[in-house]
Amino acid sequence: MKVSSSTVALTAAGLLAATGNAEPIKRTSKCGLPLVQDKALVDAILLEDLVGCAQDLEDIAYATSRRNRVHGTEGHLNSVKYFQEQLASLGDYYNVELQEFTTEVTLQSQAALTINGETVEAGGFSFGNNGTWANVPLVPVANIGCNAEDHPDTLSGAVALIARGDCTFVQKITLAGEKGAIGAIIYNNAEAGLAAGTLGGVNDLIPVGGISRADGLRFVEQIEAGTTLNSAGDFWQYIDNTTSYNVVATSKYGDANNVLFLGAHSDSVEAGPGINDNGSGSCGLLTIAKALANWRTNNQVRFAWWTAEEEGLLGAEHYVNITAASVLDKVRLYLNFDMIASPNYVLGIYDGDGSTFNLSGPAGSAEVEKLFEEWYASQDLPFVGSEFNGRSDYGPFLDAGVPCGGLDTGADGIKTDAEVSAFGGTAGIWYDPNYHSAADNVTNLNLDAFNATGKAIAHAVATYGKSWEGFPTRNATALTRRIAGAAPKKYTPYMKTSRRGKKTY
Ligand SMILES: *[C@@H]1O[C@H](CO)[C@@H](O)[C@H](O)[C@H]1NC(C)=O
Ligand SMILES: *[C@@H]1O[C@H](CO)[C@@H](O)[C@H](O)[C@H]1NC(C)=O
Ligand SMILES: *[C@@H]1O[C@H](CO)[C@@H](O)[C@H](O)[C@H]1NC(C)=O
Ligand SMILES: *[C@@H]1O[C@H](CO)[C@@H](O)[C@H](O)[C@H]1NC(C)=O
Ligand SMILES: *[C@@H]1O[C@H](CO)[C@@H](O)[C@H](O)[C@H]1NC(C)=O
Ligand SMILES: *[C@@H]1O[C@H](CO)[C@@H](O)[C@H](O)[C@H]1NC(C)=O
Ligand SMILES: *[C@@H]1O[C@H](CO)[C@@H](O)[C@H](O)[C@H]1NC(C)=O
Ligand SMILES: *[C@H]1O[C@H](CO)[C@@H](O)[C@H](O)[C@H]1NC(C)=O
Ligand SMILES: [Zn+2]
Repeated sequence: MKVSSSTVALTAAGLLAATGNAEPIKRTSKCGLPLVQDKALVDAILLEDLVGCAQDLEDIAYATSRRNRVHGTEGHLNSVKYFQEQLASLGDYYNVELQEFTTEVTLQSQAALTINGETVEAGGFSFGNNGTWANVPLVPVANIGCNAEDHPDTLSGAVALIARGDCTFVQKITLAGEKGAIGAIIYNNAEAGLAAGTLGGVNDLIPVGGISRADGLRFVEQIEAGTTLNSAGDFWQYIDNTTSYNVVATSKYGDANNVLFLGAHSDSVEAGPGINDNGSGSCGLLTIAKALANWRTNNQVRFAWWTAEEEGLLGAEHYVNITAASVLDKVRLYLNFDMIASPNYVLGIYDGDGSTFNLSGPAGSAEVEKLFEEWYASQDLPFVGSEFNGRSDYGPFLDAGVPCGGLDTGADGIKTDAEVSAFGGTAGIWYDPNYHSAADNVTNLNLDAFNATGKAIAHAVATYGKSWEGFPTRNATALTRRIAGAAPKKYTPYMKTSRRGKKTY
């Protein structure tokens, strides 16, 4: 379904009224539906439906002046409305709830930089502070600026030029600010695109901008050769509180004490429409939610489209915060899908047993990893482990002791030669060269990856919708997180003290 511009004038009241007033389409009771079958559900996931949904989300983004789907903006509210309407069209199969959530968001960003009079392409960071300066020397920071000693005393009154990588943006610019720098310019650690990301929240740091790796290296070389580079900068971000919604759909039938829960985020970053990140995950879930409505499941299935993931997993964290422990305890497994059609993809499976990255999850996390591994193997598809670091909407579920799993196809990691041998593509560049950029749109999705992950999710839904046989039960023992090779220890939430965003360094 295409969303026409008549849906644009949407208010919170309108959204809520739509839920309350939706007239359920009459259909036979779930008891009359056949029990879900693995092959039939997998076969019902068609690439054209996945892409059609992605196209709808792109249209929603491009119908707005911002051309994105940032939490709380028109593009995001219309995305929420889209998921809600699509679910409502399935009649009474799902109970659909909207959960309101308000948070601070960077709504607009402007960046301008000149070096010795030459205009250089530059971008801002979410939650970056405003700053305007002229005729201020650029001073390179040693190494990648993660240690205080990398930052020279000559930064005082200057603008720091820092490489991206290894530690957070916040750490780099805090250290530069402590040496008296009045601003910072970060250059990328990948060949494509400008350094960009989020500082995680409102702060009192020095203003910061991002430039390309090529420009950064060129400036470092010139300065090292003795040339003085004077910069003029004008960086501006508009931050405000905005309200949007999680969409949570729960099947009305099936065992409510043994729930399968699947989530994806429905918002984008400010830079673009967010079609791989994370329109692809959202559309994977919507397509499966629609296909599932033709079947009965033995276990209840819940889907969520989270808001404010890009601001630090806030929508999912809000859900976990406001949901009673007795309800979360009934979730046998949470599955997360974020970026499942990356242009330079790998088929990644969350490393729930810690065999690849040494970070495992509550009992069940290993079993679901194995289920996906066996599925890809049965389809003659290669796969790799994805670090189980909690940096997406499953983080809050891990913190609550819920077993987790999921698939992704790569973000801003660098593809290796070995991965190119297995999956094709290009070594030495990002899995998604358009990550968090304006080019993250339908044109740039990898359709083989989208097709393969969509069908793998359907296989998991059919399997666990039917039975939890062989899957660990939830109990106190299952709440421990293990580091492989070390004594089992209580799971420590990832980066508890700061907001978790996928892109903080
Ligand atoms: C930047 O300045 C604009 C006004 O020009 C203001 O609205 C905005 O809040 C400022 N941003 C920050 C991060 O202080
Ligand atoms: C957002 O709302 C909070 C709580 O009311 C307030 O403290 C904060 O200053 C607001 N932020 C902005 C940018 O207005
Ligand atoms: C969730 O609860 C924690 C602890 O009370 C709080 O620090 C955090 O801000 C809450 N998160 C959201 C998104 O409301
Ligand atoms: C896994 O982490 C533990 C604890 O940090 C460490 O002792 C162990 O050597 C690590 N194992 C591997 C294979 O990296
Ligand atoms: C609790 O979970 C552990 C780990 O999965 C499992 O070995 C054990 O059998 C479970 N206990 C009960 C009572 O279900
Ligand atoms: C998608 O992004 C590419 C690269 O930025 C751009 O050339 C193309 O026009 C975009 N598609 C649409 C429909 O705007
Ligand atoms: C999607 O994958 C299935 C195999 O899992 C294959 O049969 C089908 O042709 C693929 N569809 C497209 C359009 O590539
Ligand atoms: C896309 O959404 C899924 C589900 O919320 C999340 O797990 C994943 O981290 C997101 N991916 C990115 C790169 O934003
Ligand atoms: Zn993202």
